[in-house]
Amino acid sequence: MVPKTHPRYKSLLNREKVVEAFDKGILAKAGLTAHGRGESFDYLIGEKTTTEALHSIKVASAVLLLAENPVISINGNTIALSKHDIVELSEELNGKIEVNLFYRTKEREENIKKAFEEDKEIYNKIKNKKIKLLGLDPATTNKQIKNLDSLRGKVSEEGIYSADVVLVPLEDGDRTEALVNMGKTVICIDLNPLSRTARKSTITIVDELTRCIPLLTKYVKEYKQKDKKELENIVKNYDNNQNLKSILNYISNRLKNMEI
Ligand code: PTJ
Repeated sequence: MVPKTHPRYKSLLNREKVVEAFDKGILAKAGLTAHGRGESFDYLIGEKTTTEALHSIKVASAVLLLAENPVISINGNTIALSKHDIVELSEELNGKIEVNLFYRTKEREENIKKAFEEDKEIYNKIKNKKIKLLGLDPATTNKQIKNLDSLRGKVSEEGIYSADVVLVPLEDGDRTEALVNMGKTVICIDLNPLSRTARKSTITIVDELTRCIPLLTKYVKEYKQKDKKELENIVKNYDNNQNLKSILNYISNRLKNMEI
């Protein structure tokens, strides 16, 4: 148990959540190393949401509201860290969440299903059709993303396959590229601005997942007051490459000017 007074409380709490999800068979072994990589990039950006990330979050919120069929894709790490926040965000959209795993096994699928259904609040939302948890039923997870050989290619017709916008927290570059090639808008959340995912996505949010999802929900709620034209104006001049370059500049200046 991490004491709340610990100066690195939030970071250690996230680490505990990740380890706990691994013990429960929800998180892949490689999810532990992915988390560590994320932690080191978070150090580089100063463990806070940068101006650049906030800009991407605002654009992503507008894009999600403009979408006809947005889907939030989740994997082991996302479930470990942000299950409730993801549910809250999806409720502000069309409620569609799809489990999409790189290391897909029957056992993990069952453990993930259990994690959602054992949570009374979430279970009621699934029962009352406020949210839809896709990607776990083999009968409906029967579509294949073109040119993607990994198990991430298995998707549902109602979800990722027919989505126009897919939010993909902690992703691998192959699928991002395949989804973009299918004509979809891909929003990724990735602390590593150099990753293939970050460079291939339509909108990259270089921020930590547990900081980012509540901000996305906040702006989605706020932007619901805006009309279509206003939302399109927010999206209009966004340049993902430029945003990534600014983040790299930010990191490099931050390190150059850092007092030790
Ligand atoms: O659950 P599965 O089977 O789908 O597997 C998931 C993992 C994460 C193992 C798989 O997608 C994978 O191997 O991903 P990568 O290629 O390691 O990429 C993960 C990226 O997420 C890295 O660039 C990390 O920097 C970043 N990352 C890690 N933790 C966080 C993060 N980004 C935002 N917030 C985090 N908390």
